[in-house]
Amino acid sequence: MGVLNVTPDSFFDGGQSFAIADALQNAQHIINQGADIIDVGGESTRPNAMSVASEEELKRVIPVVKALAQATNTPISIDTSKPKVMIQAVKAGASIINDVYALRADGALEVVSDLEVDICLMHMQGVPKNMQVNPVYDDVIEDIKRFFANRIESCITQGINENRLILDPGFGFGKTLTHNIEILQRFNEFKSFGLRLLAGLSRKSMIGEILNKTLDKRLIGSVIGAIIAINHGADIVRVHDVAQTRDAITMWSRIYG
Ligand code: PT1
Repeated sequence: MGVLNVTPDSFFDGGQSFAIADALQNAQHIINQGADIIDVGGESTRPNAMSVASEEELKRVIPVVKALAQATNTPISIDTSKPKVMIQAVKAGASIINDVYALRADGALEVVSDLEVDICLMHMQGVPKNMQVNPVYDDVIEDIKRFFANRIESCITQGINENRLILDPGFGFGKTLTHNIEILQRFNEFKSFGLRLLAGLSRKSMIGEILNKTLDKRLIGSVIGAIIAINHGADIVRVHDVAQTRDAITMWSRIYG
């Protein structure tokens, strides 16, 4: 899964049509590098990020999803927690909803039960504004598994077929480095649900902390992290460096796949 950010920095001078052309070009690059899924996001969920209003997020992502759906057959995932954005994005051609709030927003479960798309349920402790302020768990794996069990049950109650669900323990979302490492070490324990697993650790601060390196120097750490996740049962990896990750996966598959 290649990351396509549609945030304001891609909205300079040229205005809307320039921003769409720019996003399409970036998406084409991601596809050419070998991505199987394009993840379109209009709201940052990094630590300390500010939330974005529905109207603004719709303005950012819907034209891009529409244009992308017309230009390519590569499945489009929409990285959003807002029911309004989910509906419009699926109408525009998205086939996966990637929700870092795991459908806990008001109305999200109801909206998704009417849509025939896959859904990624991610675990997060707290909210992006404060999630890195002293995260605490009894047992990080057991706590996340309990969260997954509850969310799966809510989905089933709402009439969502379990096979549509993808689980993601949410690296960096309300977790210390020690928590993130334990999640990666014990990643295959989430296999117990019998659902697909997604791992997103590309360029995150857990890699920065281990290597003591800034964002632009986390490529090798990110690729290694993706491969460890895959080796421990991840079915999908969400990454920025598609070409390099693709090569690593091709190597891994030839040996273990
Ligand atoms: C993720 C993810 C995501 N991550 C899914 N969607 C982000 N399903 C956005 C840091 O510690 O892991 N899974 N959508 C990006 N969020 C972060 C969080 C970025 C933490 C950076 C950090 O540096």
